[in-house]
Amino acid sequence: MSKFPKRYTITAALPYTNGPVHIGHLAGVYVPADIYARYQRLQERDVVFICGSDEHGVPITIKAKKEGITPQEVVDKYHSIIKKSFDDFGISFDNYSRTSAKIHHDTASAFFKKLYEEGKFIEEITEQLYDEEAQQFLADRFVTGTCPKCGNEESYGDQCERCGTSHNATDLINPKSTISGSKPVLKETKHWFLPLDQYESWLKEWIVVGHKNDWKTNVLGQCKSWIDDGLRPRAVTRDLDWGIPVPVDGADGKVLYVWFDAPIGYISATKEWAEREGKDWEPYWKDEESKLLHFIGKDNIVFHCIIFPSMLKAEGSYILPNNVPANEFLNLEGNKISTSKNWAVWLHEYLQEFPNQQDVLRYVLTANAPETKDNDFTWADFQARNNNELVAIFGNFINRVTVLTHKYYNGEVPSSGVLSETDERTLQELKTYPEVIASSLEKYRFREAQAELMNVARLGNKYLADEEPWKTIKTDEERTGTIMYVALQIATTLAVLCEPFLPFTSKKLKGLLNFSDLKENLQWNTVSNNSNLLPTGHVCGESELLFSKIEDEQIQQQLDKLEASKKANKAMSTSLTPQKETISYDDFSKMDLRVGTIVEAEKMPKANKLLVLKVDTGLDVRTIVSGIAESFSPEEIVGKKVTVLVNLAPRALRGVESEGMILMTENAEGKLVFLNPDEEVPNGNTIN
Ligand code: B3M
Ligand code: ZN
Repeated sequence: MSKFPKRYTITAALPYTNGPVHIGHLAGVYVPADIYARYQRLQERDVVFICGSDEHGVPITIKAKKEGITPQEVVDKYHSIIKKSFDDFGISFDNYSRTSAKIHHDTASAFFKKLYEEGKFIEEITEQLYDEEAQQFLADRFVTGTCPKCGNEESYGDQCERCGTSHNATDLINPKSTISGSKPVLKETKHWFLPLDQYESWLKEWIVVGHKNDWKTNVLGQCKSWIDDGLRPRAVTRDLDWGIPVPVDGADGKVLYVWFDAPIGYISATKEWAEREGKDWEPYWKDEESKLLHFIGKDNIVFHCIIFPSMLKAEGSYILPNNVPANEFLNLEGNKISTSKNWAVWLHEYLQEFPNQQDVLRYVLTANAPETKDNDFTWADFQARNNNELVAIFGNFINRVTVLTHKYYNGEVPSSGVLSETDERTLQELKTYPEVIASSLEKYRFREAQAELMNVARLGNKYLADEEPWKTIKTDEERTGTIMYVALQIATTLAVLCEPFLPFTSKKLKGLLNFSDLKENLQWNTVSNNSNLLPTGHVCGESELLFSKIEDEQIQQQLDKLEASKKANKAMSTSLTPQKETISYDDFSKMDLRVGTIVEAEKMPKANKLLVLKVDTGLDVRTIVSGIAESFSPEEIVGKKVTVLVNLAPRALRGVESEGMILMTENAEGKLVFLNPDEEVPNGNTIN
């Protein structure tokens, strides 16, 4: 096999479409993946760079419930926000698909069916957590509890975000339903399990032995700890109504587990791309000479290194990932990035607030990339790196070269006289950088690679400062021509080498140097093999600044935004619920509130929070189901005066028709309290 693979299949983790993308996602996954894909393309290799929206799973249904819309409306909204923001940020996917697409449903269903028919699953009726009030099985994010491995009390049903462990919901200690808050019961249900334990020795051989030298230590560490803990069968189906229906008999009301279907999304997105481009997708996923790479965050390691490879192994016709260079987490101003607390820098907002400054964020996120440990993003560092590195080093060098070329030669590349020793040495050093940067990139060391890129700009600045063309122009025309010729070769090399990291800057710089008039399209290797890149007589384009200073006011605005988030979170965390949005009098007048009396009360069978009440509303005596069983016994509330909303649409609660609502509040200790008149008032009197 040649030194380099025939093909590169590069995937980036499919973002959940329950919210926009933030800088943590970019630093962890998408910027490094894009740098790598762009670099391999510049090496003229056969690359397909794949991603798409992860549109199934419980987070979507939770978001839909919260926003009072359907899951499809949630994914449609965020799929377009995410896709557009990636496009605008220069993440150069060859295809950005989505897992609600038919091609994915077909691909994932066929994948499951093949494993099912070949008997690769264990089919088992087991007891799963069930919420009797919500009448729903509890999987994944529908249940939280204490992680059996690290004690995190907020672990999800399928994964603990603190220690990364992935487990079954029944492993949780003190589980609690995130739907009703109630303690789940165990209820039998049939599911299909991937017997990971059967792949344990193979995984140990493939990862711990096979990849001990080329996978990152943080990835190897997690894989080893899971394998050492002993792998167990994992359910790959769920009792949910949102997802890909399980394509076998006896699976009504069941869907594929989102982490079973989502990684197959890489395959379906490749198929979709190949159909569009008139290519064959199979070699990218089935030819041993293709290099499959998954760019992910550390919370996805188990799924990409243990579960998905076991699925691929079980299916039998696919290649396995060559590497999974997972990054650690990025924090923001010293705190964990949090979607729910709005403690984030959202990509779509950044693009609006810092127009045409995509590369500044790319640069800063790469310079601070959490490649081996969690790292921190601060707005002060963002401003400093822009002003002191991009403007003062990279931009300054290019500005001097282009301004002087226009000033002395009307933008034309001057002829070079005899090269001095310094010139030779500088050009020699210049030609080492493509290899230096390439070797870092081939090892997924993006911070290091970008630092070397900046050394090219430093080399240019030092050369001009030492050779001082602005002085020699007065005495030695020929020498000045040579200096400017050498400086322009450095600028040209920079234009090519910076493209993976700073694609927008590269495009602008190629315009300043008028690449479009060059006879050949300069690739990575062209700049490493020759230093006569911009020939004498070539006319450069108009000069313009590549970067602009970022002022304190801009940074203060961002810090104020975060301060506002902090305040909002504080307000939320205190008991006072913020006032709801203003309504009209008409809205209010639609409600019919009456004084009533509870005349009967009994517990709802098998529902520990509900009481069934008979309420005399003055209009009639009606049944109302009320979630007050944990605050009151039936006996103690018979005869109580209450406030009743009588014209609320009736609804069935655990099979009992409830016609109205009893209005309650809470006392300081959080105990429920009735609202009733402080004088004797007949039932049926209206409340206005
Ligand atoms: N949707 C990202 C996450 O866990 C998850 C990646 C799927 S890649 C197949 O936030
Ligand atoms: Zn844990």
